[in-house]
Order: sequence, then structure tokens, then C-alpha cells
Amino acid sequence: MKKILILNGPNLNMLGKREPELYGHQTLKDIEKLCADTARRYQMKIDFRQSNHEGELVTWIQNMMGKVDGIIINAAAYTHTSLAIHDALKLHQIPIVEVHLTNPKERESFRHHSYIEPLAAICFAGLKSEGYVKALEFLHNFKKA
Ligand code: DHK
Repeated sequence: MKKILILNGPNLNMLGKREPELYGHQTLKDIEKLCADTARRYQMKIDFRQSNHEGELVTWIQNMMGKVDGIIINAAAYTHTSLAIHDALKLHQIPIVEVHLTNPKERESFRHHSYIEPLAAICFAGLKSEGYVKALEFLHNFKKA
């Protein structure tokens, strides 16, 4: 059974209340349930987490070395700023999937650069919570070269 770490960065705990016209009305709990339902369908195991703290995300990524088969990450604002998260992800030799609810490339220019992008096997952006479903499907179908 594949085990997948799903990481969510700062302010994603405020989904539902946070700019719903951009991020939608679903809460992070709703997205976690959607991921759990999808994972069950594909017989995968998920570990779904959120943190507002860069260092905590880095430590979680480090601690999962050798323990997971894939990482789905919506690093939120840290996508655009965190070399530390980039370096931690680089420790892994497993597929990394970048997810965003919105499409940052179609938003303000300060959201156009991603520190996750060079390490990601694929990115799903602008699909709201469906991006997490697509990310799980991608990892379900992923075969090592
Ligand atoms: C979420 C955030 O919090 C922003 O900082 C990113 C991302 C976009 C999202 O679309 O999920 O720029």
C-alpha cells in the first residue's frame, strides 16, 4: 500500500473563511476528507498535515525520509519564498506533486516563482480541491523508472 504525505502551508487552515471568491468555500477539513476518500478508493494511506511554520514543515519533510512513497505539497506562500522547504524536499527520491487551489501564475507577479516547481514531477494549479484528487491519482499511477 503506497503511503503519501500531504503537506499544507500557512493560512490554509483558514480555508472557508479566507477569500472564498479565490480559494472556494471548502475548509481544509473538507479537503482532508476528500483526500481520505480518494486514498481509500486507490488503497493508499495518507498522512495529511498543515502548519503555519516553515521550520515545522521542514522537520516533517526530513522525518519522512524513507517512510513515504510520495509527497503532495501545497506550500502556500512558502512556495514563493522557501529555499529551506526546497532543500528538505531535495532529500527525497520519491515523486513530489505541487498543488495549488488557485493558479499562482495567473495572479500577482510575486506569486509567479515557485521553489517547489524544479523538484515537482507535476503541478496541479487552479483546480481548487480537485487538484489534490488529481495529485493522488498521479501518485497512484506513478511507476518507478
Ligand atoms: C495558497 C496560498 O496561500 C498562496 O500564498 C499561494 C496557494 C497560492 C494556492 O492557490 O493554494 O500564492
